[in-house]
Amino acid sequence: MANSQYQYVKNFERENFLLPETYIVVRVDGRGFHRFSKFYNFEKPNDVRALNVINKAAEGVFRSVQDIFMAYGDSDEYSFAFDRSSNLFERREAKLVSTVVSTFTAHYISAWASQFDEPLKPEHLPTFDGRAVCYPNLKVLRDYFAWRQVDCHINNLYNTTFWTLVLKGGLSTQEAEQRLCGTLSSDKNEILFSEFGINYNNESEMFKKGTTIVWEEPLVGTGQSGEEPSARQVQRMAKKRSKIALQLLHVDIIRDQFWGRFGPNLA
Ligand code: DGT
Ligand code: MG
Ligand code: MG
Ligand code: MG
Ligand code: MG
Repeated sequence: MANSQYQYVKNFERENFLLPETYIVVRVDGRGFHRFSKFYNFEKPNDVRALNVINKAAEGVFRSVQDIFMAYGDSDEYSFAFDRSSNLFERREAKLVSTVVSTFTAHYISAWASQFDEPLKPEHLPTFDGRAVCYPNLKVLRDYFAWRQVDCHINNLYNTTFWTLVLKGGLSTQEAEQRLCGTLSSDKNEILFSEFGINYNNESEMFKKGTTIVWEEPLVGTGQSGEEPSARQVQRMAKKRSKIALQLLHVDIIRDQFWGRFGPNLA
């Protein structure tokens, strides 16, 4: 940047450098997707097309933003966890969050037509908010993802029962809401089973557990150098990554098994 009499305005800029040696998680969430999903007639309670679109958007982020080792998403949200040692953008919060959000949004829009016949309308475009949080150790990181997966489960059981009562049981949305007020998980399972012959366990794993994305094989040599990679390095890395497959899993990420296989390398 050339020096000039205006250079001093740079001093007004502030950076938040995220704590070193912590797990950075960036979560994106659709803005006003209650309305957005109504406008594009998403199927209730789960629209496979819409989930395919966010999954593709997350894959896009995974492939073009370095140092991400896992992602988890459901509904209109996705969380991306970075290697603990990542020094991407010198861990500058604004750079990290804005890059993830805009990359996610770009891929969401790009993937839309592969799933929906109705094109996106300029007055109803998908937009996302984002935030970054640092988790100091693996236990808290695991609890973070457990929190999101439990949220997915609770919402999905509620929504599945709610929309079954409305669409199959003929209740109004208000009546269904009243019916479910104060019910426990076991009550919802019982309503589905005894009144509609639906065994919740047999529902789609993607709906019940959300989607977890991991690399087929871990990448070495990223995020360790302490410097922002050069354009050439980024290009080389992108090429390397384009050859490595991503796995989309619909599994329990609360228990140990997942972390034993796919958790970060703690060495
Ligand atoms: P926000 O995040 O504060 O801007 O507001 P919303 O409206 O995005 O609320 P949020 O993120 O808490 O909830 C996600 C909304 O998206 C919720 O109203 C249900 C809707 N949604 C997400 N996925 C599906 C789907 O597959 N089918 C249907 N029908 N709705 C969905
Ligand atoms: Mg620039
Ligand atoms: Mg929200
Ligand atoms: Mg939202
Ligand atoms: Mg949401």
